Amino acid sequence: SPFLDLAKSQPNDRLFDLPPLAMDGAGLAEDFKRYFANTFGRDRDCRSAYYPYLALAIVLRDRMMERWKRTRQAQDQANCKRTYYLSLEFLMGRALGNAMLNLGLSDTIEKSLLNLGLVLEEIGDNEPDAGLGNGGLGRLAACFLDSCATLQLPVKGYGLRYEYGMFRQLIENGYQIEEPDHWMREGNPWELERPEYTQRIQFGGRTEFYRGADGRSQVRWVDTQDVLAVPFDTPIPGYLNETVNTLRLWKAAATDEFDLREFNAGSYPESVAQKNDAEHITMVLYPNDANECGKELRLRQQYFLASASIKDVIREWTRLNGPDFSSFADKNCFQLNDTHPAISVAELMRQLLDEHGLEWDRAWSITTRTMAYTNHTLLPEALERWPVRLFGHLLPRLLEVIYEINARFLSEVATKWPGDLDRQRRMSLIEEGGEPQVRMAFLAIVGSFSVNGVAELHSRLLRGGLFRDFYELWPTKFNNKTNGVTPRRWLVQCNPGLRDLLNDEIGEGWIRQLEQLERLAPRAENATFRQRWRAMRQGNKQRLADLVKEVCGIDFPIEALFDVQVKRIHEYKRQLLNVLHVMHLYLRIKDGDTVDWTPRCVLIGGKAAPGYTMAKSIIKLINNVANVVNADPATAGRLRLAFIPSYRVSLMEVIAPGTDLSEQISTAGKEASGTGNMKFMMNGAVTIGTLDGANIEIRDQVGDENFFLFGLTAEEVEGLRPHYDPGAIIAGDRRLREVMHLLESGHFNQFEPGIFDAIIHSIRSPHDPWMTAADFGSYVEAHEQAGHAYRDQERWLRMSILNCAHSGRFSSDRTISEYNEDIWKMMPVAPLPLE
Ligand code: B1H
Repeated sequence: SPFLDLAKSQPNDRLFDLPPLAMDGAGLAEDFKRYFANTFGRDRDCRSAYYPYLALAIVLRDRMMERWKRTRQAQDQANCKRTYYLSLEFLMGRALGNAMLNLGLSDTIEKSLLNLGLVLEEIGDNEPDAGLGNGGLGRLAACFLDSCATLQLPVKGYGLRYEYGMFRQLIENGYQIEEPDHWMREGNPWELERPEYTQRIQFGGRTEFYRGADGRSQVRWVDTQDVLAVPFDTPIPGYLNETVNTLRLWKAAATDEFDLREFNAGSYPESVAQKNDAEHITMVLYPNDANECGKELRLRQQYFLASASIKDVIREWTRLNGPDFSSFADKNCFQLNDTHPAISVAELMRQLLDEHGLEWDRAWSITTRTMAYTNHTLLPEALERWPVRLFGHLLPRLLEVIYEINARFLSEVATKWPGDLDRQRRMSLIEEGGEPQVRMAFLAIVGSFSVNGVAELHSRLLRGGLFRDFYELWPTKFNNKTNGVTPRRWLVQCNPGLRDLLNDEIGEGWIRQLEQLERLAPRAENATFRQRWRAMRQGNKQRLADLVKEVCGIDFPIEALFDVQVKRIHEYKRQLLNVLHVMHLYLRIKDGDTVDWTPRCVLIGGKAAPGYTMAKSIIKLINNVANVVNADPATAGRLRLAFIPSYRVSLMEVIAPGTDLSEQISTAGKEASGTGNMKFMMNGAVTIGTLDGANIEIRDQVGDENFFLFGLTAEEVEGLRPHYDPGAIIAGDRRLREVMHLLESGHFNQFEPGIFDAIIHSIRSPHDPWMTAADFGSYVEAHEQAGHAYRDQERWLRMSILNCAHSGRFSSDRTISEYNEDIWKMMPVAPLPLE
């Protein structure tokens, strides 16, 4: 019986025999009305626009349920290999539009709602973004899930169900204010709680030896404080293919054990209140993009995810295979999304050793054939290290396992390089020093069979720099997987004008095989086609202009060049360089240097980590410059600057289609890949960028005549570092000198003296790691070329078309196919279709 605890009932097949749900307009509308009226009890007096959204979400979720079950069954029956994508972040954004698209219901639903007097777009706007990620790394995980389902690969995402996602950003007096994002306040219709798969996770305590049944010495982890991990599943539909994969997010819950001492002392409420501590583990996402925080709660989160997910996989394994682990590594793969879940290496060892009685060598062989690690950054400030002391206190058994892994690993190093003690010190999983630390990246490399970077340059820099010693030891472990983005959300869904145009011109095959966009390239020479392209783009620019008007109160005339930089605020991404350029344009206007002027609207958006003072100052500077520029009558019709608050997935869906010029201006060698760059390109924006991350590959695809390149290369940046002299650069460049003079004169902070001193100092410092002054001149010149190109509208249209046409490589379907061919090696599994 499927119901384990029923005695008298004998559920039979009729219980599960359901007629298929209607997929036509009338049937969908009927269900919608029933949920609205009967399930949620709303009528024409309904005061909240949220309920039509909720009813529609349930209509769609219903239609995924049977397909979800069939996908699971097909994967079970195929007894196929599976991959688990372990990530502390899944930046899913909104689910409604994606579900409608992938189920093939968008048009039908739009029409039948209209028939009820409802506008789909407006209803969809009531869905809060699922902001369970910081930026690129979290959004990449979401794009990957879409591609895995579309390619019918048996991949399950494992993450944390944060009550509070990425904070909401308000701008007050130009400053960033953070507000908590209680995104599930009104419920989350997409998730399904599965308490029957709850796991128990251990923290604290101590270890002890005991003699096992076979006389072997075993380890027990005892006196622990346990926390329950309760899974919530979200369906991940593939594109028009009947597959529905799973994203499983864990919520922390207290056990039912009370602190008995307090309980017996009569402090019942106090004893129950203690339970809260446990539940804090999944309360909030850490908002530190590419910045390590080192907080104990973060380590708890990481272990909680690793332990619960691995237990879940092993429970399923033993259910189907019993205690035999001999083919475990052939059937399972864990892909680690950066080092955040890297403790999984030690946790899989612990579970195999202590909970399933395997011997070390067998457990290690399984682990190192099962784990694969993706690195997403070279920035030293993002490399995770945990103090040994904290580790030993919170996870004593895991620290023992790591010590043992390290001892065996270092003896391998010593065998290969006898006597090279410095190399042993460099490669040790434990960094010695005042406060010894566990190096999580090294743990991930040693425990994995595959280590990859996320763009060609990034992977090369990993091999030659950060992980060089490891590359010399295991050259074949290292590989590249250039990032990609899902064309379903980032083109079909967010850009209906372009989607229709493409479907008309080249059919619909491009949605699954984005390389087919190449067929567009010859049409760049067709004047009639260019005019259709132009009309489509004007519509998108109007949509973006309406958004900017609504949230910033600033007019963006659509004839102007829309110049956009949206991403997390970080010094290496150089939003500062962008505002310096705006100041330069402003000075030119004030100087009357405006012959052949290209009108520009500059849009900047992004969140700063709450503790990142410099990033917050940059936001303030952008807003202050915007106030001065926009208020000056001389700039009318020539220049506008806006900062858009709370940049997030749902805003990008409007921003990318309306952008002409995509700013990808990081210091070369610092942006591992970038993925916003790909979304812009796909939607027909032209890039102004450095030779960094995936920009290099974008330029290779589109050709250098369709890309505005500037700045030092990664090699030049490192070569210049020892003699970098921004003082001399500023003195030698009139444009930069005047910009610095304007900034230093306090023109942008008349009533707030000194607030930009740190920024000024950073530009002038010979130790400025981001070398902003070094690239200023070539940046301004690249912008002049872009402005010039834009004035020739036919030329710009050609460039825009070609950018879209050559963006096929940046589909995450291509990325995932490569992960599968080189790392996961799975077969696709198709579920039985419904009738
Ligand atoms: C990326 C991060 C990241 N790299 C630490 N590293 C975090 C590091 O909360 N934390 O502690 C969160 C995020 N994120 C980004 O990954 C890169 O900067 C991008 O260049 C890249 O495109 C993206 C996806 O690979």
